[in-house]
Amino acid sequence: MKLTKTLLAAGTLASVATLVAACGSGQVGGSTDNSGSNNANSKKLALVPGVQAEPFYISMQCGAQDEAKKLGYELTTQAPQKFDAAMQTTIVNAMGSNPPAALLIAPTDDHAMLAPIQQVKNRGTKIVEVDTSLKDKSVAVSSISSNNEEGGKLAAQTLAKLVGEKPGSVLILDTIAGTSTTAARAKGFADELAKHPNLKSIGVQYTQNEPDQAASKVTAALASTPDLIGIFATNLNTGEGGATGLRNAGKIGKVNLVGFDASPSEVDGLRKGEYQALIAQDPAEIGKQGVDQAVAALEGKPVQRDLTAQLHSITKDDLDANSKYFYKQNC
Ligand code: T6T
Repeated sequence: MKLTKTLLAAGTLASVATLVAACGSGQVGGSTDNSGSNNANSKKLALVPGVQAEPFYISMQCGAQDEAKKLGYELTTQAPQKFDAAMQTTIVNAMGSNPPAALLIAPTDDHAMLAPIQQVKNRGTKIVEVDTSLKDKSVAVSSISSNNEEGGKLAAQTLAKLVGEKPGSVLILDTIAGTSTTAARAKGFADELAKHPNLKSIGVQYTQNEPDQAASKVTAALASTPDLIGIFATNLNTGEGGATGLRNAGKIGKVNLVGFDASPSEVDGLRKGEYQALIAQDPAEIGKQGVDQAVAALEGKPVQRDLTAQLHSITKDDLDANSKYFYKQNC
């Protein structure tokens, strides 16, 4: 499997991959060797995902671990209990004066995580962003993610196809303001939805990435908007909560739910008709490429500044044919 510029059913995406030469600078773990090759941590990589025990990040970790092993590096993973910038900062700060040679991180906030990550970088660690990213593009040597805006666009096209000419209102469930990925998905979705006059957006609701909050937002939207015809859930937690909200109101199948990601619970929901479509990412590939780019940076090889992973639109009809995109609960 490789990273490409393709998004199934949405046509070809522009590649944002730019080749730049890696420059080994700074120190890692107190070494005086600028390349990091002569010090105790020079083969150590750390992965800090957005949140622990979540199939998207578990799959990413599996891909990263396998690749690190193959390349002769040691990868350790530490994830915050919640998708929360303060909790993630504690983990990053704990690297202190003994940081890894490279840090692969999914910043939980595109502003708040800048200072802690910059501090690790200042000690000579190479920074690679996996999935989410900082607004400041100068910190990471490489960023690997899905083309999230295109994913949102694909979700809107999928919903428009599902409802046909029927008019109705549409709700967008986002996670937490400052999450680069889901914000891009919501934007891509809203921009594309505006091209369909029969569909009216009732806006974005934030859920703090908590399924319970997503369920409550759906309950409220159903009460205030009788013509609700569709929901776009920008990630697996909003999707799982969205499905709960619809189930509680007896609206499964009556309101179309298009989700992002392919967690076991979402796949099960698609099979049962709770979701009408899922946009699956390839987190294992994001993790693998994160390691490849980190190692390239450490070894003075060319590094790709931006890489885009494939997305796959899955419906009930092609569910089993797409099982290779389902996320894992363990490696
Ligand atoms: O959708 C993924 C990830 O891409 C996003 O940045 C945060 O949410 C997930 O981890 C799924 O819960």
